[in-house]
Amino acid sequence: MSYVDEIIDLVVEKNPAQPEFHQAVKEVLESLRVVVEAHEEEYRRDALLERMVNPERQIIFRVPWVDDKGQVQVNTAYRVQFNSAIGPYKGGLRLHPSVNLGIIKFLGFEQIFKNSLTGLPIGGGKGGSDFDPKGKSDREVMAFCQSFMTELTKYVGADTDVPAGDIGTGAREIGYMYGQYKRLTNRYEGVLTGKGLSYGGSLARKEATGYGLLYLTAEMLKSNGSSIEGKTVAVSGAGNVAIYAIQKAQQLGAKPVTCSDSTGWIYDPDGIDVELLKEVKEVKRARLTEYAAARPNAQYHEGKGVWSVKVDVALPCATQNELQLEDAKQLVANGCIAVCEGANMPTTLEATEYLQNNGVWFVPGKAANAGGVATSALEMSQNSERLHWTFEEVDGKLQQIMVNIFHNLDKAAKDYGMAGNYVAGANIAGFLKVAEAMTAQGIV
Ligand code: NDP
Ligand code: 2IT
Repeated sequence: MSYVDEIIDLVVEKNPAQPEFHQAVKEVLESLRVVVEAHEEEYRRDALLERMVNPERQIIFRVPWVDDKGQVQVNTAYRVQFNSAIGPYKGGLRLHPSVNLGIIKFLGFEQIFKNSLTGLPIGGGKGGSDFDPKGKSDREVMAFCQSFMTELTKYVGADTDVPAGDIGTGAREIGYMYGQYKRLTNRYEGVLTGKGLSYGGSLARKEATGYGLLYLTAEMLKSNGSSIEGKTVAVSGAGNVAIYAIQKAQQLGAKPVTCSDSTGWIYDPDGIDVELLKEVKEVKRARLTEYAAARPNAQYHEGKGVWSVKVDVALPCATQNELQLEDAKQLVANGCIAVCEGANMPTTLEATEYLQNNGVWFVPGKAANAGGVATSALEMSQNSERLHWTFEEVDGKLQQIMVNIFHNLDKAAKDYGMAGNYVAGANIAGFLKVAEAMTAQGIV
């Protein structure tokens, strides 16, 4: 049996009931076959793949907090410090009721290769909790965040592990966590990114994932003789990534016509009104029905459906496995030419294969959404030198990073005889740097 197949079997056997983690490992390892075969003896001897699929450290802890009625609530929290070969652990914190160890491991595993692709010195990690910030008062969110950080403080630090936002963790949550870290350690340091601008945050970090997604999508289309300008775009989600993807798509001359949340979706044939969307989601924290109520031409539908709209480009920006085989078929039938992932692993393996086999340019999240963590690394640099850069400076670096990521993965795919397979290109380019660093550092 090949080394890759042995490791896939091992991961499935040793990590029962973690289907998302299995999926992420399969996607990466399947496309590394040629690379692994070329180094098989050395990698086997060093158990390189066994080490790569095993987190360096996994922390699981309880988070007790008191709700507004005086009732004690208990959540479970995780921090998976997956790989520190190329830098301190770096990755977001997800707060969503669906969070479990398998979800955090899939996200942490993806983060290793994503962070490598940025070209910046950051290792891979991820964390979170099954706490649901939705419907909680600010005081309840603060109580949770303080209790969560009281424990997490023992394991993180500006040169050790630097968490950030993800689903359910935005500026408010990062602020409460930062305050508690500072209070406990008596240190004012860049232990978290995505901070507010008044206390060490970076300009353009809020916009970075969505903007970066569009910079990469535009470069990919250009390099294939097409253009983002004039394209109709379907976006899913209505959170941090989706909002700034919609905004940048408009700035680049495209027309995003959809967005969604966990209850329903919007089709706005006039193009999404991004200021209204920001008001509904960032300020009021309300449902998309409020968006529809303020836009006479917009339609609101319950449930799923953004992939049924006829568009040129699809940008899934909500959550894992939200774009399935039936959706991929619908997109292809409607003439969609490109799918670029703003979310982490939003496309199932079957849907990815169908899109690729039907001539759709497909860029995986670990490349397409890397602008967020890349700009987090720029926030770390600014914190270390105790300076602030202008919006234009950060945004300019972000653009360059996204353009470089695309060309690196495009080249890796070509070098290994898989031209146009951006999944393979991203995995190979991300993997090679980490593998080299792990080998150089010996058996640790
Ligand atoms: P937010 O919490 O800001 O927004 C998430 C959006 O997706 C919301 O509209 C939410 O709807 C929807 N959503 C979340 N979970 C589900 C679900 N199970 N079913 C349907 N809809 C859902 O998160 P972000 O925008 O930050 O993150 C979106 C994706 O992008 C995630 O996959 C994240 O890992 C990834 N990502 C984020 C980065 C960042 O910098 N923030 C960087 C790179 C990737 P509702 O509000 O109703 O729950
Ligand atoms: O998935 C991701 O890359 C993020 N949620 C951002 C991580 C970060 O450290 O900025």
